[in-house]
Amino acid sequence: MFKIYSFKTLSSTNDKARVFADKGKYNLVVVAEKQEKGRGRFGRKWSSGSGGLYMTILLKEENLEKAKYLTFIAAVSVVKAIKRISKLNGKVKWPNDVLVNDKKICGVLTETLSGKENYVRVGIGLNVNNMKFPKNIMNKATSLKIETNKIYDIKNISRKIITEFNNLYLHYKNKDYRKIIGTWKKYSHTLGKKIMAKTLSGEYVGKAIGVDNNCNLVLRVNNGKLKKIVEGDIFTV
Ligand code: BT5
Repeated sequence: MFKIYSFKTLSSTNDKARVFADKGKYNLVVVAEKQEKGRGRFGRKWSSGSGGLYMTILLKEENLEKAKYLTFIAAVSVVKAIKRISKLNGKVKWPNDVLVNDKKICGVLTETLSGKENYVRVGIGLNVNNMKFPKNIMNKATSLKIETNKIYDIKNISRKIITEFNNLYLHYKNKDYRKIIGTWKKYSHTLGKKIMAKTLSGEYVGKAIGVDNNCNLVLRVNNGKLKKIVEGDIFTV
């Protein structure tokens, strides 16, 4: 199991995890009650007021090629933990979100550190008892409290997420990637939907028909051809 290090305030749990990695420490979890500079992908902000769960799982990996699977594992672990705690049915949205009732309740930020040793930081932000969000995300974010009108023990949730993560991580270690994709598909909000993908190379509209063995999203675009989406954001259309 992972050792948990808890802090009141951090700039970002992913930053703190880097400090541990620099000391050669891993298989641990950094948790903070709030973050001053919580971040998302592409340098975006992650709203990190108190009431939320902010945690980073720090792992050592020989091979970073499959690190995207750790994002899937984290998102599925959150869905499973939420279900056990609140009965809510979360869904995973490609590539790194968990939605409840079509609103974002959790985001995952996986960052790698490569050098003599390679590390992966799997950052998880989950809105738990949060009631307020910045204006720009007010209509698209939700929390466990907003959905159920109950207050949750954040520590208990982090432990449940870690347990679920650990179970799936065993499959990762055994290179049983199919199992991970299979579980992710079971909770997918994305597959089967007509979506628009915004990527650095352009925008693509098509039906999300699957994910390949590198966690890329596969779209069937209008001319019937398949388009692989490696990174970006997707929107249902
Ligand atoms: C993510 O990025 O969703 C990854 C978020 C990861 C946060 C965790 S917290 C622990 C660890 N430490 C960190 O510093 N980060 C990780 P992305 O897919 O780029 O989505 C970012 C977008 O989500 C923002 O641009 C907003 O639109 C929206 N957003 C920001 N804060 C949110 C919140 N608390 N709840 C829901 N949506 C939010």
